[in-house]
Amino acid sequence: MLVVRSDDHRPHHALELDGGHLVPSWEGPDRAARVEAALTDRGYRRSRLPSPVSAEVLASVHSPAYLEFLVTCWSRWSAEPDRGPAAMGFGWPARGVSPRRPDDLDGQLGYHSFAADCSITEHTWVAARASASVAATAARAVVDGEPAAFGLCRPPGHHATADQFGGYCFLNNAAVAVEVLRRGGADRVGVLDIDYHHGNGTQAIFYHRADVPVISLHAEPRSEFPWFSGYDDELGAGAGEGWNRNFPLPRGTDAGRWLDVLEVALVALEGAELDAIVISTGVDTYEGDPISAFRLASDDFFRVGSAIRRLGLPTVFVLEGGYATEQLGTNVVNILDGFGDPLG
Ligand code: Q9C
Ligand code: ZN
Repeated sequence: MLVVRSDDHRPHHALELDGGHLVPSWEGPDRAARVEAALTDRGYRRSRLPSPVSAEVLASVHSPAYLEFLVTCWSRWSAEPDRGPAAMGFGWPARGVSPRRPDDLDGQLGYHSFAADCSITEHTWVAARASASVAATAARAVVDGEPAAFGLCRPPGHHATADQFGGYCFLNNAAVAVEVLRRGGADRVGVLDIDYHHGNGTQAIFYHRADVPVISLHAEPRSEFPWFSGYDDELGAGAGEGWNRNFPLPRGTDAGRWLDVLEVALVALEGAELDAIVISTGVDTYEGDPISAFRLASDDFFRVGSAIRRLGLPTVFVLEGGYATEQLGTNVVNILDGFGDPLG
């Protein structure tokens, strides 16, 4: 399988507010290094660097104001005296208001984020843009005839909405891949999100659209991040009504149950007459994940890949979460190996 990767993520290691401590994020550069090492070990020899994602594709996923904010945030932040090591919000729009975008940087940090587990530092924009470029290039390769491609995206993307960062995500890489596939001629592109956390950003971006069915398996939001999105009665709206499906599962869910629910999700996708699919490939469902509570073992990820393969669709995998760093590469590559690839 073709792999798309970049080194431009490396200097990006944001700080996160975790249990009242401002600490280096669980989402660090070592994650991508582990996946690269596992890909090399396991014989994945075809890899390429990304071409820059086009402004048109980025603008089809994110608002102009948000993109401008991401590009300029760090220089604005660091130009002010007494600023700390990470730009992050501390005030968010309250219930019952219709939020306006303030002019003030702290206000904009609140407006353009939904969680303080995530911050912007000097290298965030370059890394986020490279990650979106990786997704776009993987999708482009599939448009050009690769049966499948893996975008080794870092930072991840599925929590990022059209105009908010959070959950370690800044640009929605899965949505970028969808848009590249659609521009390349795939009329109906599905998203299957198997990360432990609900992909609130991807859901929100496609919530009103019938041409991009989104299905997600994740920890039930009543007990897990992102808490306010991912319930099973969120079914899409307007033209998109019926094209969003959530499968929330309790903490402690084991592989048997999780794989049964994956089958239900795959049946729904089979009925959606898709031309291509994007897999939001989080492996924080792993039993050893330090911030998650599902119980898939490393070997179970082979079955995840082979189940997805049965859809028989052109497939773009984009990396999302997974924080058991030592096993991260094994778990991701087990999915890719389970999927297999006729072109090697
Ligand atoms: N105390 C992804 O997997 N923050 N994002 C957890 C831990 C939320 C995860 C804080 C986790 C976001 C892409
Ligand atoms: Zn996750």
